[in-house]
Amino acid sequence: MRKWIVLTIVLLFLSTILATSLEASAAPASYQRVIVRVSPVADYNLVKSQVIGLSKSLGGGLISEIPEIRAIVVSVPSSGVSYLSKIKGVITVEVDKPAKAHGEVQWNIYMVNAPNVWSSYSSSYGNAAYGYYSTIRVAVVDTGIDYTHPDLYGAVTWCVVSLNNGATFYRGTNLTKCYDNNGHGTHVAGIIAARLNGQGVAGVAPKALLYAIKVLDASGSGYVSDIAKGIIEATKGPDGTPGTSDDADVISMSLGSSSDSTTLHDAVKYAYNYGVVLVAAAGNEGASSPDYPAAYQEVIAVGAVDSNGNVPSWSNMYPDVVAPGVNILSTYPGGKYATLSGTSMATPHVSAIAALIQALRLAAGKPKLTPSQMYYVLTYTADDLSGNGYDPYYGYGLVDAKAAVDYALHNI
Ligand SMILES: [Ca+2]
Ligand SMILES: [Ca+2]
Repeated sequence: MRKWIVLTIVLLFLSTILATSLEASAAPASYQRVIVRVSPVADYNLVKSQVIGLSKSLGGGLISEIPEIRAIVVSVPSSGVSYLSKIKGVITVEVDKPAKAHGEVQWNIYMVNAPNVWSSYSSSYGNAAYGYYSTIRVAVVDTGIDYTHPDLYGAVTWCVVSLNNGATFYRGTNLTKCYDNNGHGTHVAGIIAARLNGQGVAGVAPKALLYAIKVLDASGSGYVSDIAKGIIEATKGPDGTPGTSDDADVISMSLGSSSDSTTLHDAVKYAYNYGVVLVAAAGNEGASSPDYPAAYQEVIAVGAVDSNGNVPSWSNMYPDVVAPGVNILSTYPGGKYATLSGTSMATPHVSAIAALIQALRLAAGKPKLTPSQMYYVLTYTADDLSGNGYDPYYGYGLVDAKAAVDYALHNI
């Protein structure tokens, strides 16, 4: 049987795998910023003058202070920390960590306007504003997920493996079965749900929960039958029964082929008819139409744009919407991070917005949107970058999480 090749094969030519830690941008080695905390029973101004004096004598000095909490920020050589801590009235000397969280929320997450959802709705709806709701799950149909990655800690709750025409099959909570030995699935998962934890990167829905549906092998390819099986298992969820609360709510498919398949289409219809929102990559061949399954009318087809809002020449035409897909930093197996490009990276942005919408709808006491309502909301609220309405390159435009959530909560 013909194998379908995951889009990562193309992506590897487009991508630079940095596999680097984000902590590379550290403070200068010789001097460091430290926060000196002053005892509540000490004379703050006296201690402050001693702290500044000592810092200056060591070649450093005052950077700032927060008198309300009796904190003084100074620069000193590393060796100066122990001297500062010996000043009478100083209770702790804490290294003022270089802003590792700076850049945790990458440009692509801002480009789809996700942080505006978090800040606007967390006071009313709590974690639903970040994509968490007890029954909401996003199924990542891909190469598996490195569920041990610190930025995906706790995100994956269930796993399915369907490989080699079903010869390798597993469904359950032994997540090691769905370990990602390719990297593609972990990268996709991070774009959806990397944690907002002050390290690494953050996803569009940084508290969303995921099902790892491994249907592509280490080389990034899989059979049609396995992809179809994965879609159906995700739809049924852990209880094995479709139409119950543990079903996947969104199925994210960063995979595709230029060939149609009635088997794949029937699996897509099965999920759609149980209310699952299906999102797939338009493909990276520069073709005049999306790949399958993105091309099916039940599926939201996602094309790529770069950080300037331009559509790269390889992003297949006639997507429904576009999302960032060029030089996207996300999680990679082994606790690493990588920069990849492709409609594979654009797709999970849209899947995660769908999860934000469904979680917030439930938190607001409303039913989930149907797949056709979701299609309407995402396309209607998209930012028409071309200015000409629907067009073959941008579809309806760049997805806008805040506009979509606003519309889904207030107009439906
Ligand atoms: Ca993070
Ligand atoms: Ca179920």
